[in-house]
Parts: sequence; structure tokens; C-alpha cells
Amino acid sequence: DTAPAPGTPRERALRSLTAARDRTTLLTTCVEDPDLTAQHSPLMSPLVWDLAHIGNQEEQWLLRRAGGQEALRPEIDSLYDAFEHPRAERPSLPLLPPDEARRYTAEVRSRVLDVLESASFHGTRLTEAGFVFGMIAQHEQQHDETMLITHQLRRGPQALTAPDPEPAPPFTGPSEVLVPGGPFTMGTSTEPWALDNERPAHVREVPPFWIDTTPVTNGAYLAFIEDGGYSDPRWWTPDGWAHIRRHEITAPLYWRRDGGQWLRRRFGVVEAVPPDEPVLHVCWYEADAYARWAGRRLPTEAEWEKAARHDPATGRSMRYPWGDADPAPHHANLGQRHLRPAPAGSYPAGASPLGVRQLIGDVWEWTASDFLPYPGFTAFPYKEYSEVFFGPEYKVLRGGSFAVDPVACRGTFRNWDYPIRRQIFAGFRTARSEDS
Ligand code: AVJ
Ligand code: FE
Repeated sequence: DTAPAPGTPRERALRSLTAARDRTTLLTTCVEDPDLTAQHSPLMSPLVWDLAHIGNQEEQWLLRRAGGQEALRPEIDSLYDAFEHPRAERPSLPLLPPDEARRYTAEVRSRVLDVLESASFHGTRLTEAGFVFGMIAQHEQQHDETMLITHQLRRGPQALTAPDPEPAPPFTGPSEVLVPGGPFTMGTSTEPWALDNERPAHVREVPPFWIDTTPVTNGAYLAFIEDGGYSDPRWWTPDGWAHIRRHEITAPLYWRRDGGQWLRRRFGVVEAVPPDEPVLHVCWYEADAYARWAGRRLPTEAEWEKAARHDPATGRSMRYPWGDADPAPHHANLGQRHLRPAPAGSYPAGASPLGVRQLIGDVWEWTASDFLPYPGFTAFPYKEYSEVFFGPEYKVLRGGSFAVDPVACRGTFRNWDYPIRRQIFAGFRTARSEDS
């Protein structure tokens, strides 16, 4: 598994933009227009905002910057500027109605396809290997995950369906593996479409640690609930304890107890909580408390990345746990092929050299770490992608979920969110230091 992305960078750019648009189209046509303009949660934008924001970012970066073309709709830039208008405010803006948003986004794309044919793929950091096209394909896919989160928050009948992951034989391997201590290379200076916060590659010394072979399952998490985990302050940080008390949080988001069993709502359907599946929709505080209850802790971001990329045989950091090949369906549950995580222990072909599974795909994994720049970081191509978020208020998540496309998921990819967030497709795995 060593061949990286097939095709030329230009072909890859076209493929990635097209795949993103296919997904966007599905997510914005599977419900009627009133569901596109409604606000399903104050945490989220109306879907029609995401749609036109996708088009507007593409206009700004690919038509104006890469193509050198004149602005198509400069007057809407500020409506779709995420920093000017917080999400809760977006429904009250004079947004483009659904048909107009569709026409605008399609018009931008059709012009971008002409730009892409002749654009330079060399010379500047923005154009090298088609970086800016890759950045915009990733941006659209990130919003496709955001829109899927909105679909999950939405009340009402099912609008999206997908086949379940292939049934996997029950996992019988060890519950944790030892990652040897020593240096490893974290981050990247060579991955062409890596975003600014993943750069540059740098050496980190990581002491030996044990890490869970699979993400924590619903069944394991239930044992924490049933042991009174949510009513015992010993397991919680003071902030976490205050938060769950204040909001009366007693189980993952979307869960409800019905007599003797636990049910959950998933994309408009209520079903029994599957014990073998990685737990989903827990906040950082819950992940952290579970780990303490289990006598363990969350892995640091460096530990997570070492588990995912370090090849003990060569000492090299690989692009993915399985090697350097782009993710294929047998490696990982990515790209909204399924609308749920696969059972813990699935995807043996995606395991790391030490046998750690499902690091990529299924659920974003909370880490212990704050979102901070790597040594030598420079904001590129705009400060508002990462730099303005650095600091202790955001925790890092790694590995991607079933909802993220391969183009926006790598061994080096960094996501971040507030420690109270539960609507995201996040779970976790735990770790412990070798000497504990
Ligand atoms: C990297 C997922 C935190 O959704 O806020 C989308 C991605 N940045 N548009 C977000 C993003 C600008 C970002 N996350
Ligand atoms: Fe955005």
C-alpha cells in the first residue's frame, strides 16, 4: 500500500471538486426548500447558507484569485462571511433563496471548470500542485459534513439513507497496544494539499504509551453510565461537571432510555443503541470523564498521530495508518457511504503496523490537546482558516468521521471544536502512559 493519489494533480482537483458537488447536491435536494431555509438548531446555519457560502468561497478563491476574473457577485461576499455573521443570526439575513443559491453556485462552478483547464499548477504556494483547488474541494467537503450534522439535528421524517457498513466478525484482538517511545515526525511539509495547521513537519519525542485498539464502544460507554458516571464528580473536570449539571446531561446526545433499553435517534429513525459501534455525539468533557473512570486518559494529539503514522519498522511517518495509499473503501468508513460508524474492530486492512484500528474514519476522536500551532507555523492562505482559533478554548479532534470525504482526511489532518460540542460526529479512544 504505497501508491499515493492516482492521476495528475489537475485530474485529482477535478475529481475532488466534482465529488464534493455531488454530495452537496444530494444534501440540498433530499429535503424540500422550507427545510433548506429553516434553522434546525441555533448551533447551525440554514442549509441554504452553507450552499451559497460554498459557492462564494469558490468564487473568491478559484474565480477571482486563481482565475484572475472579475467578481461575479461581490455584493454577497459579506452575507456569506462566517466571521461577520454568527450561525444563530444567519436565518435572519437576506440570503439567496434556494433556487438562486443553486444557480449561483452552479454558475461559479461552470466558470471554475474553465479556469481549472488552463490554471498554472506551479510557481506560487497557492497554485503549486493545485493547492487552492484542493483547498476549495476540502472546504466544500467540510461543509458537506456540517450539513450532515444539520440533517441529523433536523426533526421530521428520514430524508437520507445509505447502506449499513458490511457486518464484521467480532473483534477478538488485544484491547490496547504499546506504542514504543522515541522521536517521530509529526505534521507534514510534503503533503501537497495539507492545510496550514498541519505544517511544518517537525520531530516530537513521545514517551511510550498504550492506546486502545479501537474507539470506545456504546457498550463500554453504557457501563460508565450504569456505574453512575454522570453523577460522580470524581470523574469530571470542574468545568465539565458544572456543564453537565447545568444542562442536565446524562447520556450522549440523541440517546433516550426507554424502560430497560437505550434508544437513539439517527437521521430521522429511532433505533436501539448498538453496543458494538463506537460511541458518537459525546463532548470532550464526557470523553475525558469516561477515560478517568476507566483509569485511563485521552491520548494527546502527538500520541494519536504517532499511533496513526509511525512505522516502527522504518521509523518513518506514513500518510495513513495502512501506508501511503489514498483511502479506499476497504481501509476506512469515510465519505458518507454509510450514515453511521462501523462496529469496533472493522477494517482490518486499515489497521496501523501495530494493529490499531479505525484511526481514520468512523468517528472524530477527541484528544487531550488544545488547538495550537506547530513550531514554524505560518498562516496560509488566510488567517481565518486556523490562526484565529489557536488557543486553549478549542480541543483537537483527529481521524475523521464517516461523514468526511477522503480529500479532507489524512493522518496529519487537524480538526478542532469547543469541549462542550456534541452535535459533531465525535467519539474517542483512551490511552495510558507505559508506567501507569
Ligand atoms: C475545521 C471543521 C473547524 O467548520 O468551522 C469551514 C472548517 N473553515 N469553513 C469549520 C471550515 C471554514 C472548520 N473546521
Ligand atoms: Fe466555510
